[in-house]
Parts: sequence; C-alpha cells; structure tokens
Amino acid sequence: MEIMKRSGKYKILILGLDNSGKTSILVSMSKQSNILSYCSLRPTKGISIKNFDTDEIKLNVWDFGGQKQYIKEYIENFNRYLTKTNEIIFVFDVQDIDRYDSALNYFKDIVHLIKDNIQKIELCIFLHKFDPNIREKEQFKNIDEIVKRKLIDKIVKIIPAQFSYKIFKTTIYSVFEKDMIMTNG
Ligand SMILES: Nc1nc2c(ncn2[C@@H]2O[C@H](COP(=O)(O)OP(=O)(O)OP(=O)(O)O)[C@@H](O)[C@H]2O)c(=O)[nH]1
Ligand SMILES: [Mg+2]
Repeated sequence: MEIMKRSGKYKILILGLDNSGKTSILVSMSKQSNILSYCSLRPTKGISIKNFDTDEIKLNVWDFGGQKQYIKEYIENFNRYLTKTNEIIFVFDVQDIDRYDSALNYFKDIVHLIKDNIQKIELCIFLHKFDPNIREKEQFKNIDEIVKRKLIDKIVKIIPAQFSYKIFKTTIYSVFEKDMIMTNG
C-alpha cells in the first residue's frame, strides 16, 4: 500500500480456477453494480483489464480468466504480466471441494513464479463463496474443518517462509465480505 500512496497507481492481478468467482468479486467492487450485473456474467475469455479510478488512486486490475486453455500461456509468460504488479489475489472456491487439488497446483505454479519478486508483491488469498448460510447445507456442514485441513494447511505449506501473505474468507453475498483469518506480516 506504500507504493500506492507514493505513485497513485496500483496494479492487481486476480487469478484462480474458472468459476471461482473472480469477475463477480470485481463486479462487487464496482460502484455501478447491481443484481443484473451478476446475471450477465460469462466465463472470462483470456485476460480482462479494468480500471477503477478514484481521485487518489488509479486501480488497474487484471482478471485472468481461469479456463484450462488459458492457464498454460499465463504460466509461460508470467514474468511479462508481473511487470509493475503490486498485489496478487488468488481465489479459491471453497464450495468446489473436488477441485481443491487442481486449484492448489495452479497456486503452487504462481507462487513459484513470483518467488523472486515477492519483496514488492502483496499476496492475498481469498477463500471465496464462504456464504453466510453455507453451513446450513448438508454437504457443507463441516466446511470450516474441511477448508482448514484441505486448503489452508496446504496453502501455508506452499508459501515459502520469507513471503508475507494474507488469507481472507470472502463472499459476494451480504454485500462483499472480506474477513481476514490469517496473516504472518
Ligand atoms: N455461492 C456463491 N457463488 C458465487 C460467489 N461469487 C461468485 N459466485 C458464482 O460463481 C459463478 C462464477 O463466477 P465468475 O465470477 O464468472 O467466476 P470467474 O472466476 O470469473 O470464472 P472465469 O472467468 O471462467 O475464470 C457465477 O455463477 C457466480 O454467480 C459467492 O460468493 N458465492
Ligand atoms: Mg471471470
């Protein structure tokens, strides 16, 4: 955030598997959004770049569509995308338990690629779709324990000790909620 104060510009990359909710999160950040904005969402084709400008900050957000056919190219050219990046947000869909491992593999590749840049890059992990009523559904009644064991513990193991990171539980329901549950910085 110091960099943002100095230059007024802040570049964020938002990554994660397809359908994890990245574009929806960005819609939630936009002042113009309403319920119809969510209905018209389609899978993002490649990378979609959006600017959220206020008087003080120019936020430049790169939304990396997560469908399989795009990911290989991102990994191959990631150094290019990283130029002037201040923050990376990686989104996990907590409701998509079958694809936790696939999401973790993608996350591992990204962490590996930013290892040498980390001094300048903030790493945020969103455990997304943690909806207010999630525990009422039979298949998610133990979601806290499942997320801890199958996601958080593994995420923490992937991140090298010298990295600073923040992990949040997020949902687009109840407006956009962002509940920090862990940090080492
Ligand atoms: N239950 C729940 N569903 C959500 C939440 N956020 C997004 N979704 C739904 O998840 C689906 C996928 O959302 P997108 O925002 O298009 O996902 P994406 O990560 O941008 O997907 P790609 O563009 O393919 O990478 C949509 O049906 C959203 O309505 C949330 O917090 N809770
Ligand atoms: Mg999208």
